[in-house]
Amino acid sequence: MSTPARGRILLSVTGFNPQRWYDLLSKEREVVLEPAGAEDPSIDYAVVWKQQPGILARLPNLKAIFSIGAGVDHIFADDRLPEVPIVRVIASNLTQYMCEYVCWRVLDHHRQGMLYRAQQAGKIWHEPRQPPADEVSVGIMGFGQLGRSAAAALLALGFTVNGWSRSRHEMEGVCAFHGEDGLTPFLNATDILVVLLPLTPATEGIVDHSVLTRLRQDGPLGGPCLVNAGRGRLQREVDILRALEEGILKEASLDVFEREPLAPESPLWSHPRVFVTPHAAATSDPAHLVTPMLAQMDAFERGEPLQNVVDRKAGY
Ligand code: NDP
Ligand code: OXD
Repeated sequence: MSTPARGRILLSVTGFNPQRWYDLLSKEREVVLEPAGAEDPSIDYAVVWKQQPGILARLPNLKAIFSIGAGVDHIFADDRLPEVPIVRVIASNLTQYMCEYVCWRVLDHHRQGMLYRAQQAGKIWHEPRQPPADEVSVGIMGFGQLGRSAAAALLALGFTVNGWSRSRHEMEGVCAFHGEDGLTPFLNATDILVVLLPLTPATEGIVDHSVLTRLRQDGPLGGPCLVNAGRGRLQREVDILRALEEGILKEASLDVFEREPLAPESPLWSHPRVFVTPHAAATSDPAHLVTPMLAQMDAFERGEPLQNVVDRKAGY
């Protein structure tokens, strides 16, 4: 009896060179690199990052879409998506990168890195009061795979940790809030706001002046700080700049921006209390992500259900 042919993959990527993904996926399956593959009936799977709008709807036998990232807003930006499952990345390697980024930025705000870098530039020998970590409350907005892992790492460092999500979650040692009603008490109890939300119609622009105003203003750091590693369009950059000028916000670490790459003329680049990274908090590394992706395709072809499937209605 002959073995059934293994489904072919369309690889559609915008914004970076997909060669490493192509090489690793091709070790086990036939891969077609977009723009080739349009309307190809032999393609079963699409592996995508910001695919060309409409391209997936034209594949007549597409069975599933695999996101190259944990976030899937880049897929939903296409308003002609076919009704097939969308699988997102949940991987220990990516989670580890995000935990490192969150701990790095939280510790830098907590240990007054921006002040010390300014003092070093001015050759100033001055030791300000350093509050202990347990006096500082880190609020994680988006208490999912990445948010909960970051919470565990921050608890291990001794911080007080709060979480905010859409539905109710319990986690030992964390004060958990959820929904609209939980937002103000969550913000009021937060000194360092870490944003790890997905971008959906419900979350777009959520980090605005009103949210920043509700952060704890009399905390031990002398003002609240913001860390956004979720998505740029969660934040209103004019509101962040205004809050910094008004003293409502002390400092910000931003990995993501309303428009990427961040425009050279953006005042965020040179603001003395803003730390910019180029959407680099947790890069999707094909060396770690291709093997589980291919394993999912194999399992699917054996009749097993796909894992980490996105809830299309919720948008994440
Ligand atoms: P998850 O889906 O596991 O978690 C998302 C969390 O956000 C959940 O707790 C969810 O609530 C909550 N949430 C969603 N919508 C709302 C809402 N309207 N109100 C309140 N809470 C809400 O995602 P991950 O943790 O895996 O990833 C989070 C995001 O991080 C990704 O979507 C992506 O945008 C970003 N990311 C950024 C990277 C970078 O390099 N900068 C790298 C990887 C990811 P509930 O638990 O109730 O569902
Ligand atoms: C992701 C990202 O969503 O890298 O994984 O932004």
